Amino acid sequence: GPNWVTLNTSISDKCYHFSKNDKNYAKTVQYCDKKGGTLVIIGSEAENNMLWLAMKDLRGNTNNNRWLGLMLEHSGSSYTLEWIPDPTAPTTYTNFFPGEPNNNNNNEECVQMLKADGKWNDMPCSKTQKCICQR
Ligand code: GN1
Ligand code: CA
Repeated sequence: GPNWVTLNTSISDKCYHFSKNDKNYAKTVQYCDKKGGTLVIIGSEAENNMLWLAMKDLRGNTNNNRWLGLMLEHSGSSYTLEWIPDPTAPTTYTNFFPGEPNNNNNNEECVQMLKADGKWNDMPCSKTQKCICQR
């Protein structure tokens, strides 16, 4: 549909959708599913940069922090990562902001991309914000 875009196909052939409404993480998962996709999986710095530049350039939209398809399981000071649309997807590439993920208030298991610089931050899954879907 018209809401899905390909970006630089030399980086990825996937189509992406940048949502317009703020939703918590569970509702966001349902939203991407209903659109025929999933939350986005980011596999490389090139893909991350492409998405960050795209979300800054959206016409008629202010720039926003956006949910990614990445969740954390914290265990003390360590954590494991999972791309929830595909738990077999590699989690070798990450782009967390320095000091993140910090599991603030012991309650941050969902990951957002920051509008300011494309870096990632763990956030409470109950927070509402926009997202990036893929298909
Ligand atoms: C935010 O606003 P503060 O400091 O409580 C953010 C955290 C970040 C932190 C970085 C709910 O927490 O995920 O790690 O900024 N949490 C929320 O300074 O916004
Ligand atoms: Ca955090």
